[in-house]
Amino acid sequence: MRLSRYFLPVLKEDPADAQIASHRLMLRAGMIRQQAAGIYSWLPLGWKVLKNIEAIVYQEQQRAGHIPMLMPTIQPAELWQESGRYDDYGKEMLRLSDRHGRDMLYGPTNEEMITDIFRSAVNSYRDLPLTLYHIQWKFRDETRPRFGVMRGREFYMKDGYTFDLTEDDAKHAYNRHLVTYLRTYERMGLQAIPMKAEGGPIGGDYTHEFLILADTGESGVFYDARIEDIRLGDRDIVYDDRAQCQGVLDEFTSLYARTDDTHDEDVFAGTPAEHRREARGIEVGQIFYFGTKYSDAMGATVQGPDGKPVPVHMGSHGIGVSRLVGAIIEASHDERGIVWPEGVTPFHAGIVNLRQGDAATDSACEGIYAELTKEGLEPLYDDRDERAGAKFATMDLIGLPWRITVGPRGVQNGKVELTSRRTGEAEEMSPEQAVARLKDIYALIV
Ligand code: 5CA
Repeated sequence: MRLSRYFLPVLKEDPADAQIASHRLMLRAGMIRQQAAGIYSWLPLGWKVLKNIEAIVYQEQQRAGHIPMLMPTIQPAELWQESGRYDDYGKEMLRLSDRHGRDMLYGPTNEEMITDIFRSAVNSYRDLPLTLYHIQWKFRDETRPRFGVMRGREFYMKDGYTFDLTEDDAKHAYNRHLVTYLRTYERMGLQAIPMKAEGGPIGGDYTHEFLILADTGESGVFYDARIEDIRLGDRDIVYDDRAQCQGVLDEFTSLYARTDDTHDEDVFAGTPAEHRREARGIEVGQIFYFGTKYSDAMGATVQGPDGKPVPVHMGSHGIGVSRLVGAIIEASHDERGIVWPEGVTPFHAGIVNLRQGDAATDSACEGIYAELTKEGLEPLYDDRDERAGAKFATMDLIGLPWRITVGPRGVQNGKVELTSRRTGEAEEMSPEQAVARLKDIYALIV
């Protein structure tokens, strides 16, 4: 993409109403525009990051064999009356009526709808286990929408639903989701710690939230610092291997880690004092096992091995896809702007032309642009007739992890500069070497 033809409405000044770094930087970098409280347009740069995060979520669900689909945003009230949540959900639910006066709602989550789909089509235990998920917009009329996309009213969520014959099977589905989520967050450059949490309006008392430690987080957390040393990494996971998935859950949940909803001072006292931490965190996902809560209420049964109908054991598993855009920025920025991890960056590298209009410099930039594109990488070429300082400031603000700087003097000597946004380190090399280096860097990003 050439910057002269792109739509990147960056702001020079800090917006007055943004209290935290990610909100401020998303507005300044032209990623989002607020349309109403907690409701945003995703401008081109923001949309690209959102889609990159969605792609990682999708790939990790594929790896585990979970099945993607798409349910609508608007739902009929009847399903929620069946489960009893139509009244329970209260003012957080956006209620609508259509031209025939039928009660509808903008879905805050999809347990009822997926249970309805399940009961209409699945009759036998032989069709289990089943994991269906979608990535769709949700609406919750939050009392205090704030911090930009972190606590929106409209937000983008991955929500997956598991159907199993027994509690044991459902617990395996739960463990499997925990593993997929750990991988998903690590690929985004994040460390998300699973913490014992509360079921809230979704239900059940067997649930973990995934939290990223950040001073600006909305949740209070208590944990054993040794958990910060554990990584899933690139170990081979066989998602059908129950013992292996259980082992990962045990490894990640045996040290104390709880949100303030479930925190217990007496239990915490069992952690050596030097490892005890109290901090704040951003909740980027939650997994739930709630047994037969919805299948009982909505009559979702299958014929068991003995021919008798049994209610299915269910769980639901969510990732805050749009919230993650903000959470990644909270975890990765500096005073000049965003620093994207390679796994989610909107463009792989920026090309900065220091003397636009100089034939040799222009042609070197065009050459690098063509070569990167040929390698399957997507560069953002700043081809505007601007001062070098302004071009650098824009690149720093939007946070592309790598910048190739091309100037007339370097070009004469066959050299360009490759700069890391994270460390600021710059290295002179030939254009071919710069392209090869970027190719190698991105080849390592699974
Ligand atoms: N049905 C279950 C699991 S799919 C569910 O809705 N879980 S949830 O309520 O915990 O939401 C899943 C994730 O969505 C949360 O962990 C959080 O990361 C994200 N989320 C929830 N509310 C908001 C919001 N108002 N703005 C942005 N993201 C949100």
